[in-house]
Amino acid sequence: MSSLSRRHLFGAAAGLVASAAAPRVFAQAPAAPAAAPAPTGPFVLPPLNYAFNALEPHIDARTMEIHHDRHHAAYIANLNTIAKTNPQLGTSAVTDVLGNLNALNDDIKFAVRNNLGGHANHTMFWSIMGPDGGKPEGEVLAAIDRDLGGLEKFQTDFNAAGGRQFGSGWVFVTIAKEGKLAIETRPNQDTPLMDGKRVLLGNDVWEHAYYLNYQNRRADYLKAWWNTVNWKAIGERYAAAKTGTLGV
Ligand code: MN3
Repeated sequence: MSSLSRRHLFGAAAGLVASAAAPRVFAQAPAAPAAAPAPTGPFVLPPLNYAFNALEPHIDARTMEIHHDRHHAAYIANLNTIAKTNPQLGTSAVTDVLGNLNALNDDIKFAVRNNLGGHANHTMFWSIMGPDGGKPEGEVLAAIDRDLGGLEKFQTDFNAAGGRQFGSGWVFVTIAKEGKLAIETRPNQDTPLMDGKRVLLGNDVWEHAYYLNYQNRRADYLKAWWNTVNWKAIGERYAAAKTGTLGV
């Protein structure tokens, strides 16, 4: 496939990171994430801690590679471009910037909202998935029972909320300081961090997260996604939230 038709196929994201990646052939699923490209600014694409194919059959390797190496990488590239003329962006805590978007100049506010929101959301997303993710236990399970009606009801309600999100967006579980959980959705790359909240977990319901394998069947993706969730990582996020140290 020519690079021109590849660009056409993968749309705007590929165009935005044209400088970041060498041409890549998708005929064979790669076994492991590629090495991260050399940083060109303060923002760096966080590596996946598992292989692209580690979440199969629930999320296929090609979707993971495009999602991580192209979509998330595009947000990183855009942030580094913005940081060239707004260096404070690269030295501020992501949670602080997203929690105070109105403090930004109008010329960058919208781009920061989308790209830093996307960076935060995807950093969270990769970190709460993985192979052999176990089951919810301890304080997290107790909080799910207490606040969300138990695991089965929680997953049903979470999937329903993700299904109702019109167009692109996310479905989250937010966690308040005292540990109380709530299901919330946001459009585009918005995040509860913009409201000063913290995110325990979240699922990406943009079509790019599932379309190659599930096409329009978002409900099937939402249901299968639970097989990829790393409950140990979520337990660690819960504990960090309660001590006020949870970041993105
Ligand atoms: Mn995404």
